[in-house]
Amino acid sequence: MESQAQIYTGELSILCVDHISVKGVAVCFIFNLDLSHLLSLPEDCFFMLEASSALKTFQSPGFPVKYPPYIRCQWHIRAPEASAILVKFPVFNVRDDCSSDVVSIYDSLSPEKSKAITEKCGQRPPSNPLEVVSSSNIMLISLIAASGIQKQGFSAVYSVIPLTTGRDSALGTFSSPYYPSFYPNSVDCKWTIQVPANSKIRVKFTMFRMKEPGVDIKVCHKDFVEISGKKYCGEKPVLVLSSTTNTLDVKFHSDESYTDKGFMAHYNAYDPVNPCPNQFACAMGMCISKELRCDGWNDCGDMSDETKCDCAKDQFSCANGLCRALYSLCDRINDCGDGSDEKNCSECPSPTEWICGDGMCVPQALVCDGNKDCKDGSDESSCESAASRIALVCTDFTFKCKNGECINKVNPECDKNNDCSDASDEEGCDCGTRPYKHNRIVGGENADIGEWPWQVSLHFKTSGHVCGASILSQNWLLSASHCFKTTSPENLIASNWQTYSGMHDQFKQDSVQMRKIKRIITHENYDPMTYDYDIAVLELSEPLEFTSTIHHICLPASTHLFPAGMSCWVTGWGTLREGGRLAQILQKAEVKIINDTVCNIVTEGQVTSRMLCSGFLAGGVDACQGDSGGPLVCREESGKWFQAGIVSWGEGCARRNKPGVYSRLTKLRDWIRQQTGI
Ligand code: 4AZ
Repeated sequence: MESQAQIYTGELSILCVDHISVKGVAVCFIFNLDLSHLLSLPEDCFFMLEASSALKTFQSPGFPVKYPPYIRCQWHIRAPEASAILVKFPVFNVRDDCSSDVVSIYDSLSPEKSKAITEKCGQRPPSNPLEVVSSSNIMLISLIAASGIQKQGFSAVYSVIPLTTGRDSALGTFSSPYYPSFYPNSVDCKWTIQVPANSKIRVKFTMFRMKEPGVDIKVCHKDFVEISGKKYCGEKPVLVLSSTTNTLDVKFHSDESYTDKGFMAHYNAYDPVNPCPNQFACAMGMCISKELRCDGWNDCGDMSDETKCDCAKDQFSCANGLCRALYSLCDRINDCGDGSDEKNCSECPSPTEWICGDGMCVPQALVCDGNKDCKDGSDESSCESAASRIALVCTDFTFKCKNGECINKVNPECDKNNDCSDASDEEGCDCGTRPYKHNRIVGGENADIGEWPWQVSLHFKTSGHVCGASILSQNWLLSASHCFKTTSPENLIASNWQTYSGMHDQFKQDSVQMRKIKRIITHENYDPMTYDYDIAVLELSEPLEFTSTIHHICLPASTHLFPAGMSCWVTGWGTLREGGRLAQILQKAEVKIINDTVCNIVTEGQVTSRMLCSGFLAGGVDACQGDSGGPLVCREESGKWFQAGIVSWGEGCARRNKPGVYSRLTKLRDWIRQQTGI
């Protein structure tokens, strides 16, 4: 924790100025918001509202059922001079395609782009409501629904707030004005932090969002935070900056259009002679555990923990300064990230030979000749026919379409491109999406509501939560065999289980759908000694209804690639530490896919091809007891989430060199199809 490094807290002075002046006298008409007539008359609608210190509300027409198709509505809000308007949207559910359905909010009474505060569509969870502030005493909110697809709409609460004078936060923190509401347009703030001589200042942003269309985040010509002459904008999951002296000026600027959530920052003083007592000091100023230094992962975010490492005897020194295990050399996986571990790998006796994925050598002339000469088909895996991505030969590396064609492309399924001529690679792709919009939360491992809508909690008789599962469809869940095939035959009786979908807090059941299990199917080859084939599918007694917090995950094709080093997420209510107590709130942890050779070595050969390792060799992050059966999911570039594994076993939890072991879904994909038809 950062608190270890906190030696002194500094003094903070703030200056925050709105440089917009408002002219004109507000003439306000207040309409009685009886919207029932609009349901029968879906025409353009227009309202004039007067904001005061009392909280008042308005809603989109038809709320809370749905707005009429093809509508355009405007709400003009005025407030007394020298005040600003705060509008919160406790419910916000507009079709998730801003090009057709959009709520636009302006710092003026006409819809001018140059005065836009923000434009939003989609659905927001109650934990991340939209909140906007005007920079003066007028605001325009417009709803355009041009798709004809009706959604619930929004409810809004508005009131007057004093024009900002900056935010005087608790000692050690400061934020953009009105945080966590969107900051207003046209503000300039300056914070001067001073700490005792000989100390320096570290500022850590736990939230940083200043995204604006058409902005190059290297230039930040619109809204930005400026520290030591450098401007920062966009979205930053981790931002830690340090001063060069004992004073630091932090400036914040928002221009006249588009705003965002802004930032929350924590600052503290540190001793430059020993900036991170008992920890490693990253170049960016962050402190991390010493064990993470030279462990092969970029923990600092700026690679400073992975450079200048003395590679051990059993390690290879990559061209980019990383150390990698010697056994990852020439294994056809780019472990270094710069390819240097896979260069000069002519392991075949003759340079006229080609090395197959499994290490066999075949003559170069056989590569792309239309025949599978390597056992794994790798000699034919990167050959394109002249006109398309359709492969000449189907191999372990090519995706098979329904019509039998094979596609030479990594993970073509559900990537929003029709790769198969019958488009079967884009079928059944309504999976792996999260209806709610989420802000990235830095630190903290509690999941957000609706963040993992495919996660299920399995309760056994009166024991409460026992295992996790994931939603494959309205009728089928996926879990681990070892949750059901235990020493007790009771665990295999479907009626002893209750499933909870849409759950966040084990003690709350709002928006949760409870379903009994009709049938438990465990894998016929499941081995309770080795945990091989640790997979089960559960048929529900009644179908689930998909909602904002209940949705199915995408299953990967058997050829789907989850490369070593990829960041994925494991979720569950398992114990918070080895031997500890179960979590009440759903937990999430980011883990990395581990190279199979490394996985095999650290597990002393206990993994089979139906297993994969994920976690950190340094330890510290892992699944644990009670997470079993739950999903390991990875986000593909298309934005879709695919399940890579099922939490299965591990030696203890989060121990060094003992990563979590998961059932490998690509190897069990066909079995799932056979059992469920999915
Ligand atoms: C378990 O007992 C368990 N560290 C699940 C995952 C892991 C260890 C144990 C992985 O359910």
